[in-house]
Amino acid sequence: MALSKKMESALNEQIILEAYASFLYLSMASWCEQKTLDGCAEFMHRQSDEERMHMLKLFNYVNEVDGHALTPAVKQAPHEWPSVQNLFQQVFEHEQKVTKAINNLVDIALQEKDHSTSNFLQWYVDEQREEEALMRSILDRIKLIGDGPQSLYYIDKEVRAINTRAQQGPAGGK
Ligand code: OFO
Repeated sequence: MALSKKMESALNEQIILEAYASFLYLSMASWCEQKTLDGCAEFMHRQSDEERMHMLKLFNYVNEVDGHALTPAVKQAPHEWPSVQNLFQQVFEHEQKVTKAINNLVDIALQEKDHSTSNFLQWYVDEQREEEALMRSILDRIKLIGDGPQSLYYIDKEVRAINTRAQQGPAGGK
């Protein structure tokens, strides 16, 4: 079944969102490097690469089903955050926004009776659940560590450990 115009344009919108996420996280990696938060920088680089993979997966799907995948115009991501705590809060909120967008895409696929796209999107539904859980667990750790004098050291150490686990575990092998 060919992709409807409505579905095609909604998937192209999602390509823009995933590309933005990739650049947003790359910008965050750069900010972390400036602050010598190397564990956080590694984490954000890996997230950035994952988002590029999410974008390409959509891109390839659109062309596979005879649509036209469009290279996105990406708006400028911010370069500064008031704190590493705020940075991770922003990541969590961005992932919540992406989850809403994915759910909306599934709704469109169902309205269009496009079962192939609905099926394809289930991978993203699972991915978003995992991503939100991961970000929530980082925010919980950050809260536990608090903002004492050595908190940045411990946050960075913790995020590095979470990143290593994400690389090795089932959620990291995506
Ligand atoms: Fe692709 O938005 Fe996060 O995972």
